[in-house]
Amino acid sequence: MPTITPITIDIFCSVIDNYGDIGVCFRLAKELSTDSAIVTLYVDDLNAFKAINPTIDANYTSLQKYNDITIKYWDEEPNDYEPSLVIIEAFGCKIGEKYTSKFTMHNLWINLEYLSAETWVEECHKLPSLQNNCLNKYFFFPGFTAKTGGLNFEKWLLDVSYQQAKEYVFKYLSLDPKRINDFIALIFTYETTSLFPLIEAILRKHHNAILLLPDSRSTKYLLEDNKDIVLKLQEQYPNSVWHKFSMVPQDVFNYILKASDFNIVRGEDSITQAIICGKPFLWHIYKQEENAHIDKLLAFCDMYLKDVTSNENKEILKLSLLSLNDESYLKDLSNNTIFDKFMIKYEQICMITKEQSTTLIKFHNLSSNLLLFIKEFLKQNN
Ligand code: TRH
Repeated sequence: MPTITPITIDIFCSVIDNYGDIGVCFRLAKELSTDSAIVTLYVDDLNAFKAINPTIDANYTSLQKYNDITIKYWDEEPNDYEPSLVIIEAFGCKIGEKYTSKFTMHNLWINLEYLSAETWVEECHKLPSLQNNCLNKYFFFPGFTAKTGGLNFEKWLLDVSYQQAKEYVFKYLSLDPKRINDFIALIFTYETTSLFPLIEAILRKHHNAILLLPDSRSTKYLLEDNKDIVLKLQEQYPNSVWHKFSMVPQDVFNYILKASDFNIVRGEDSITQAIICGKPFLWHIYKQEENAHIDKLLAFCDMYLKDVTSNENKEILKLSLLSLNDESYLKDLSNNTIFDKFMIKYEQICMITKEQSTTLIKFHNLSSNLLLFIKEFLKQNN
């Protein structure tokens, strides 16, 4: 029997801010490793990594292991770098000549891009770009269609049921098991006044709702910066639970997303998981200069809602997304009850999000699509 040489992959991750950069890279590393690749993850901020993976020793800059993944602190000055077969620069991070000078035409060099539903992504996906060292670097785009790299999710989560996830989360967060059937909303966003009408709409429909609040910017915004408004809401809805908790490991966070009836989340990594979990969600998108994030959000709405037959539901979903991301929408009287409309249509929205998740899973995940691309490259170049 011929022996199959495993594919070796280096992933380079530069943490710009928050946890999304490392969140995406860590998730991809885990899934590639599950799919039998041998992965080394280079990270330039071990503190950010530790927040989502507590097994990391942030002070230890030599090699560490997480299951089969090798983790290295990404030092600007490599002494003994030997590239793996595939090198992935996440989100256009530049690894520098001292690394790239070691590459040959047998290496596959990839720039993993940000997630976007914009239509040009399909055209640019897998395109080569000739670099100064005369080697090609290939663009690889995660995305929402068969002509992109798919979404970055872990297959194991598909086998966890909503009920299993709920039981796990109730135990993990020490929630009252008697309340397991109460409506659960996860709130992990950036700061915005739109959160208040949104939370009110949830509580108006579900007086007993459990709000899960991970230690994060939105939780500080709610429970510290605006504690008076929150106190009033708590008095008005005394059976609601506002459960603050310290950040949990990424795998546990997956369970929380799966167990929630409504995921109100922010960056690329959390929204991807929320979409795959198939329950209603809202996306508080990461702000970019010149409102580029709103174009991205509109492109997402066009793609995500294109097959929704009810114009009313389409409009409610789109306006809710826009209103969470731009408070000025709520000043318009015709929009100021938009989150109530969302909650009224919740069951129908559930059917839409479930259907979309089933469709998107069929395009396979980022790891599987990357491995196919790597195998095509190997056939042609080695
Ligand atoms: O942290 P973010 O706001 O990241 C953002 C975006 O990714 C944005 O696109 C990027 O440009 C910017 O960072 C630099 O949100 P995101 O993407 O949802 O990442 C959060 C990660 O943190 C995700 O992997 C889940 C993880 N997480 C945990 O593991 N445990 C927790 O308790 C929480 C709250 C999050």
